[in-house]
Amino acid sequence: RLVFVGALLSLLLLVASVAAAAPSITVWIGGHVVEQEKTWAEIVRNFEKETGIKVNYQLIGFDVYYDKLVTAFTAGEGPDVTFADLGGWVPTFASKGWLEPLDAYLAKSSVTSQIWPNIWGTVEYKGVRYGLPWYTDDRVLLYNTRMFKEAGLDPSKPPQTWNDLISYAKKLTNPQKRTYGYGVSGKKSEVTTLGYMMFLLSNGGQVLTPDYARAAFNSPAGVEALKVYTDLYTVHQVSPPGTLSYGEDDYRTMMAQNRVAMAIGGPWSFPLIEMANPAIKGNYMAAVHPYGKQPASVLGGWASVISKTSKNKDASWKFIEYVTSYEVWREWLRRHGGPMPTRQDVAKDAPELKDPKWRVILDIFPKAGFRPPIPEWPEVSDRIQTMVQNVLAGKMTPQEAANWAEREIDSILNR
Ligand code: T6T
Repeated sequence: RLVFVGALLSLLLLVASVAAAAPSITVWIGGHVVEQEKTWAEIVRNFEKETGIKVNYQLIGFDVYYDKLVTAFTAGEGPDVTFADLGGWVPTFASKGWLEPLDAYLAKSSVTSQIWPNIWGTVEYKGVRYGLPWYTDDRVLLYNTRMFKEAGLDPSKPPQTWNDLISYAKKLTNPQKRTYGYGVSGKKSEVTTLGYMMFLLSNGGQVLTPDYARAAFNSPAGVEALKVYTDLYTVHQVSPPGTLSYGEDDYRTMMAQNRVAMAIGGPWSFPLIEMANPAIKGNYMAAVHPYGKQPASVLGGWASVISKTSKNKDASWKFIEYVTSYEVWREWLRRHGGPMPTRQDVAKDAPELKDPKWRVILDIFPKAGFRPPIPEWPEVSDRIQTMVQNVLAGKMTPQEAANWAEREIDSILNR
């Protein structure tokens, strides 16, 4: 019997040591890259083979991702590794104590010095870094060159100012044929905030004061930007019926089908528009978004973060470092041609980024403004979306809506 117990004990020890040597981690991936399912499966498989670490991963669409994460973290059941939007999620989560500080890992890693320096601010909270940026982007005008030609417009001369935008969009709109000149993002989503911000920043306005203590958009520049943005739908009618429930992603698909000629997009759009309709390849272009006073853009992207309660932080870091490695990014671009890597070495080397569309993205990148990296950003953004919707729905004038949103946002910031 003793021999049997001994054998059983050593078997148990063996199982335990194998389990200890092979930790497993849960990973939630969000953002537009979740569409590239096959590539994720391969990345995970290769990582598991190289490290022996088991990865249980889920790909989650943008529209439901934030709420799902908040619910999981609130219940203390967040995944080990999460992708977090560079639009304010990292400081929001860090302020609640949900994230592991990454400074110690970053100090030892060769990836750190490769990240574009202007992105770090989006993953910091109170001077501590909680995220490793994975992809980044800025927003530009995407346009369908075939629709331009059919409307008698020269595709090599995209609209530059708001006046150009309105006159081009009118020429490109034909309600009988259900084709529209410009897609205004109006759904209750971050992309509506981003759409408004593109107009606001290009008119010399700001969302908040520089110390993030008060709203700053209720200025002549901000109200004019709101009016021009919403007039495209309410007055000029160059954005399709249903604008209140559409966002950039819907317009990208409509552009692929030659139904919407212009909309906001960015480097993540290139693989996706071509997936929606391969025939669009060569029939769309990117340009600096038409502006009020000056060319402008808004920075975006995603970082990977580690949950404070993770039991496998080192394995989680290994995964994050792996997906942000030169080789994984190089391969990603070879296959998909976008989005924009946060690594400067890959961006410099990748032939895919020499394309003229990419020149537009890279040229405007240093000028792209942040969304304020503050814990209150998701709530602030929520009120901006309601402000835009109230004007689009004809419930308020731009000035009334800006007054309302200013009051709401000031009280959020001064709670
Ligand atoms: O730019 C990112 C993100 O920062 C934004 O909030 C929504 O759009 C993107 O996901 C585009 O990839």
